[in-house]
Amino acid sequence: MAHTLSATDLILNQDGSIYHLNLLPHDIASTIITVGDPDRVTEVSKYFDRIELKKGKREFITHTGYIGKSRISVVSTGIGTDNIDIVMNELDALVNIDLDTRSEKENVTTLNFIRIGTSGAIQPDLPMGSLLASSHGIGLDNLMHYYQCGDRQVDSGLTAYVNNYFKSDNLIPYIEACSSDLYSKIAFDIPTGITLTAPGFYAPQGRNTRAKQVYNNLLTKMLDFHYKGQVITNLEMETAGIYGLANALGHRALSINAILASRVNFEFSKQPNKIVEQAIQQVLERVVMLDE
Ligand code: R1P
Repeated sequence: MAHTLSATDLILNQDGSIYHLNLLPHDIASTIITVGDPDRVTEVSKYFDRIELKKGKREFITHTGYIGKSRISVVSTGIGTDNIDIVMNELDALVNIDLDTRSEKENVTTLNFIRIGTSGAIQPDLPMGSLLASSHGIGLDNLMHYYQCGDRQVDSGLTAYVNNYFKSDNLIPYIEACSSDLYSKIAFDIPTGITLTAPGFYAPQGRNTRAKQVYNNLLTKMLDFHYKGQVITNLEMETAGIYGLANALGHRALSINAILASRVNFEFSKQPNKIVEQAIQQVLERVVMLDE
């Protein structure tokens, strides 16, 4: 990365806020909860003892506030890793770039990213209503093909297995890991698995529509993935990109998804809001412990 960023690399709004997120550096906490759905921001911040800031632009809504002494931001990402590219880079710029000089700060600030998302299970023994923490994200989107990997390396055997696994389908995956530090503090007793991040909701996750598909056995292919007891547990659209960019930028990230559907049992929850609510409560209880 260049040490000084041009006006088109780092675009600022007239009030000095960063282009898409519409935020100033002091608007965000160092612990950031990301959610896909902009309406979920309120569902998280309603648990704050005090909300000090509400800002937004497009699908990127931010609330910052306190639970006890813990300052927390919740930011909606919208859907997909193309949005993750914007959210992660702009949040990083807010803490690690001097927006006046457009140059990198000498001391890097490390942020904690915790995703509270929704997802569909592909393992039959992962029930709807449960939480799933992602040890790894396998990206079948192409975001991380544009960035060099950071310091957090994935086991080389697993990486080789993943790289080879989708070759016959001409799909090029990447694999990234969660922050072990955040995992041990937040997800230590939550069921854990490998999350596959897809570049779309329908055919890229093996769903049928009227459009004719290229891969007619994508779900089976994902179910057949086995590496030393590790399997692909669930599908969604952000985790691999969050892990990849957190790693590339030197931040910590952990993704926890509420399981709303069982793809192999052909079921979708009748109480999705209740499941998400429970997920938010459980994750927030743990997140405040980061400051203890
Ligand atoms: C698809 O409906 C969206 O829901 C899931 C997917 O990853 C995708 O973003 O997550 P969120 O509920 O966090 O948006």
